[in-house]
Amino acid sequence: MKTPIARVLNAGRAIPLAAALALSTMFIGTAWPAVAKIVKVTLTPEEVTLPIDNKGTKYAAWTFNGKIPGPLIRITQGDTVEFTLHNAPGNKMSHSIDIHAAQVDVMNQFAPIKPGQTKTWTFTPKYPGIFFYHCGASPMIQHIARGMFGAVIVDPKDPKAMPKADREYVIIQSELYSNPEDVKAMMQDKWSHVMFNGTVFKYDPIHDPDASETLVAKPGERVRIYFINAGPNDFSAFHPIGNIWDAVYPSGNPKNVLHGMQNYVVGPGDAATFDLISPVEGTDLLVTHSMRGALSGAIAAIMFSKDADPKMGHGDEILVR
Ligand SMILES: [Cu+2]
Repeated sequence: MKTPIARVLNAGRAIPLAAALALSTMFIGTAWPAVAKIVKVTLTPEEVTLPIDNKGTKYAAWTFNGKIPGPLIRITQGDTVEFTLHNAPGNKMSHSIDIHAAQVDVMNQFAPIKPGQTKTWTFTPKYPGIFFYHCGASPMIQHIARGMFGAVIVDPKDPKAMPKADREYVIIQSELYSNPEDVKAMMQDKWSHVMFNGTVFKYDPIHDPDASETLVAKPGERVRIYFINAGPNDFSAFHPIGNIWDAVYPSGNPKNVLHGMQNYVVGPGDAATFDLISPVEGTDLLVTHSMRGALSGAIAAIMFSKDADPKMGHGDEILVR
């Protein structure tokens, strides 16, 4: 079910430049596309226990803002992002941020901070697209594997740079290592499952009767999927079973476009935007065509129906919790 949990997805607040000093809370923004904005984004590393499958099996996760993935950050090309990392005082570990949409000094802005510390810096995204963010504290393989990652959508400054999407969804693939303390198993690539958006078979009631959620759209709609492969180790061969990608935009940049693709490989730490249109009612299954990954949890059903819930794939229902 779509729950109010989804309302916490949006971490940034977009405000006109003149009002920037007066306001600061949580939100996302694309309301004034013609005006450069200052967008305030705060991410808080939190070490919490979370369910990682539809049965509710608990996992000692490390997260941004208590969820896997962390909040969806959505900004517009040319905005200035005032970014704050606040390492919660109750945490045991140092954590950091690595935002792929930013061009910075890795030894400064991306350096780890201790529990209780806060760091603020700014960047202005130059390239539009879909970008990965993650914790880069050592050992990075463990901080990513335990759940410290999320998505940044940088909308193009020109709203006509891409065909208009009727619905949008974010999917982040990642590997699940059953023992979160076993860094050696992570280094040996010994994962037990591959997940979309932090849960095994999260959107797939066909392969897991306990799954309660699917993605939805109407036939003929342009469904835009912002896809990230968090890894930390394996490649994704992203394929829509029962359909063909109408367009694929590597890194989500409108200047990079491929048409009529059956599959497009997204490496660890990479991302792409995928447009899907179904001419018929029914179901497509979005998978990594690497079968061990798909059959261990990386399948998402998208149901095409004339009665599709109009709220899904819009607003807070882009990253479906
Ligand atoms: Cu971390």
